[in-house]
Amino acid sequence: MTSTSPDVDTAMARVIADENEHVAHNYHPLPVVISRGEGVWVTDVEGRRYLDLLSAYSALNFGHGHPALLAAAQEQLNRLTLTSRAYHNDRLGPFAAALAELCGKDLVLPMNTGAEAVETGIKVARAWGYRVKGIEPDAATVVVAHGNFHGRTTTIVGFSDDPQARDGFGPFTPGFVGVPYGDAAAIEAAITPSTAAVLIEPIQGEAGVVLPPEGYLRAVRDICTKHDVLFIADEIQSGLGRVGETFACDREGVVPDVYLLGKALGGGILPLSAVVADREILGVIRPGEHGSTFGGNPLAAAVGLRVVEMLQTGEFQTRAKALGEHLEARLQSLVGEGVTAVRVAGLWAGIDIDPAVGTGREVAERLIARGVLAKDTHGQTIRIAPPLVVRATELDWAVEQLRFVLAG
Ligand code: IF1
Repeated sequence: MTSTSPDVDTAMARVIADENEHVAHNYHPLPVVISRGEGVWVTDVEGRRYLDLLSAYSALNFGHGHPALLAAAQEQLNRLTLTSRAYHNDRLGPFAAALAELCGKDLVLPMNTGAEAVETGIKVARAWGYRVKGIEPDAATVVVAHGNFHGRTTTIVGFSDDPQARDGFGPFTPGFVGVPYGDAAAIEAAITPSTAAVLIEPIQGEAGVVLPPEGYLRAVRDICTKHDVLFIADEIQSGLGRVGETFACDREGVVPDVYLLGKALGGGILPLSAVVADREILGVIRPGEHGSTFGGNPLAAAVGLRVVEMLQTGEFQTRAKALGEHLEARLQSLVGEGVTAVRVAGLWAGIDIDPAVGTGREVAERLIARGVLAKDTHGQTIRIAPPLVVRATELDWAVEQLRFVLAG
């Protein structure tokens, strides 16, 4: 392994130096420069290969360059890419119909990024609160969970409790109430006649793949129904096959009122997000009240339709479930060997590193030298979310690299 120091004159160091010269420092990337990707493997500018255990935070559920997704994109690229919603296009309807069916809902509101889907969900909840539930004007509240991550707009970071995400970016949008994650009674206690919605991640990603206690999602569902409050599930990271089901809510047989989707919906090719709900809820939005230049564009819709078709077979969900059990068994064998705890849901895992071994960042850097890409979060946790096309033998190999690094 050559040095990863930017002052060494390698192709990689030059690319990093150039990037640092002109890209705002809103990230501190791990020192690897990727130039190609195929399936679960990526190649850097110097020809080294890495197993991609992060898959762009679950945006690459089908791996890099899945042939069916590339074909859908290429076919559409040659036909039509963008119309704006000033006109109809012939791809949006089929995509929306397929996605609505996958979700068991009536309507889809297409956007681009996850944060936009969250913002849209909040607007829809407020509009529903005023127009359907009868909440007093400008009084609507949304209950959120401590430790949440829903994106980085000013409204969203305003209800984050991560100082890095929020401090220095106020003033913030009012109308949000935070309660501990995993505590359904706290949600019920926070609900008032002005509450329009409860917005939660069914599994908290950024927090370190935090699984709520068994029964939490069912309890949230019951509480929302009882108090006429919308249950909005942010499935942007947890959804679309990642956890061994189509949605993380399926793990408890729960159907939220509103699904927020993103990341993998764009097939790892382009940004595509959506809010999906029944007509009584999403139907409250009227022409001119919400939208986006790129939302629902035919290129994204063509890719999104193919993504939904791939999920309709259930094949990826089944893979994620079986391989997730395999992965969990392997990761559990590291507990006490440099790992203090693991949390696994399908092919998604948070691995807490023993501080005696190093920080999460240090472990991620050492993994790069062993040909494995993973990402730290909150100091001591390594987060992995491999493409769902990964093979069991590849997972085994990756876990052995982690074992080696931990033994360091
Ligand atoms: C970054 C985290 C992952 C999300 C959920 C909405 C969004 C996200 C549950 C917003 C985005 C991303 C954003 C990315 C890092 C990443 C992340 F660590 F920050 F939390 F995946 F674990 N809801 N999560 O996880 O979606 O607007 O980005 O499309 O660097 O900010 P977006």
